[in-house]
Amino acid sequence: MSMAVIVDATFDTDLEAHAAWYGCQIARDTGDAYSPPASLLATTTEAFGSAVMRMETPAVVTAPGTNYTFRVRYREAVATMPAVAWRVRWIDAGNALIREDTIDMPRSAEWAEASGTLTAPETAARVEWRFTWSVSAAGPAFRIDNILVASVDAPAGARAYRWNGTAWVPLADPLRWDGMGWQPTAPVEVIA
Ligand SMILES: [Ca+2]
Repeated sequence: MSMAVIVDATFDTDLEAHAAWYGCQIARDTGDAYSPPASLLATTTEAFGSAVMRMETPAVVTAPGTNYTFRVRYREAVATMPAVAWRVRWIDAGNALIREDTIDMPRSAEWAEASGTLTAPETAARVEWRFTWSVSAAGPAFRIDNILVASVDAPAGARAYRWNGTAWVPLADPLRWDGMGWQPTAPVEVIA
């Protein structure tokens, strides 16, 4: 079993293709981070209703039909963090939505992890997501950091991708977790 990372978003230099859609503002922020120096700070701007931020440039699904691990670190930042849903959307080659999976991010006052293992549909070409939440007043804010998406049983030769500020670019080889970060080297057997 090998592993190929397709998203490794640290928000240390930019928003890594994430954008506010409605009901919120987002920013790269150095006030706190799971991985220094920065995280993504999402602030609710509407008094009532729902808010959504999304990843605007879908990542490439390099091994359709196989299992992917999804992980995000997050925490409350201002006022009480709302319950957030990480809605993972699998897209086919024609840009049609195939399936949506949800990973729950319950309120946490400290850095927490939300994760799940999702099976990419056989016809999935790309994957994108939305973070959605609802509030009764403007102002609540939370942070996210270190979004990781990796195929945990990618076939040999599956490519790893990384956001370079403009586009998802393929890396030469799958990445290896060395305890501190993902290093481009030989495939590994176990994901941290
Ligand atoms: Ca970071």
